[in-house]
Amino acid sequence: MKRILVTGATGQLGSELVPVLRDKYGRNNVVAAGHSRKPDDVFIDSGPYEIIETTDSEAITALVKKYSIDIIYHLAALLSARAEENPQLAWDVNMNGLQTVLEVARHHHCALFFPSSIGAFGPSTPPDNTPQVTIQRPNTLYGITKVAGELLCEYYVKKYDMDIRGVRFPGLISYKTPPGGGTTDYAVEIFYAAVKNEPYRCFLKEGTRLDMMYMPDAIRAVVELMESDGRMLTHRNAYNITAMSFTPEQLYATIKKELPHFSMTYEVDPLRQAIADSWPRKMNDSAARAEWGWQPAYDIGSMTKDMIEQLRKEGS
Ligand code: AKB
Repeated sequence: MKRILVTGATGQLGSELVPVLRDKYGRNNVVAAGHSRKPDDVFIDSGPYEIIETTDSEAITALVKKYSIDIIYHLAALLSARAEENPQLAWDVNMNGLQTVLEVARHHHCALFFPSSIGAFGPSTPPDNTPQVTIQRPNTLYGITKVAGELLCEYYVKKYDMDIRGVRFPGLISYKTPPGGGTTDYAVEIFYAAVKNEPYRCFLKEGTRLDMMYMPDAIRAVVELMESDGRMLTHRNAYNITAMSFTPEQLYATIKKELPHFSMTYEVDPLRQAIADSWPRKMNDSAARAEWGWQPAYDIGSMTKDMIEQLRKEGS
């Protein structure tokens, strides 16, 4: 059985990926590693948890040796809005962290998963039906680290014959761990307000269309890509994937069908609006569909119903 290390394990994606990987590959074969957010009991109870800085090469090397790691899911990163507030820290975590992990993976013959993002595109990218291979000149620090990360991963694949795979995630919507510091976070916050019967002030303006995905689809995408036959993968570490594309008012209208008393107004945050305006409205994910069978299961309607049901169950 392969042994796995997940960095950024307590983040929005990691906290849902780790339990799925543990169910699939055995709880002691999946090491969760994080640093800033306190792990909830699920990590402590269900398998190994380690505290690390992803820029600390010695610590990561020690972990990889201690657990005989074969695959690293490198999720630790600052999201877009937080990265704009602290570009130096974002460069260190997103870029130096990735380079450190790549070097450890190279020396210890590990495969790697690296999540890129719609943030890897910029204002000169075609915003509709955004091709798999296109102009990538992002104007955010987050986006710069994502493009550089994609290219660095590709370099390691070619130069060192490593197995590195990844996707460009759209905004991720989930009910277990809230995201922190992202531009697409409104699409999560809105549900918490709606279920609590509180009005919501949206920080992106009407008409801001962005790609989105429900977390169960995102987790399945990661697992399916990592399990797919490597010989079928041409684009390898940066597949466009999407499930739905909507504006704040479309999400609001969909939630209102379930919760007619819910109300939303707008209070635009110029920083996050500028970031959103530089991102694509809808990516073309045909390469992922053709090369490893990517297929989303949730659309805006089914995601909305499930989010509300799950948050109600959790009593949020
Ligand atoms: C963010 O908003 O920063 C992230 C992303 C789209 O990469 N959710």
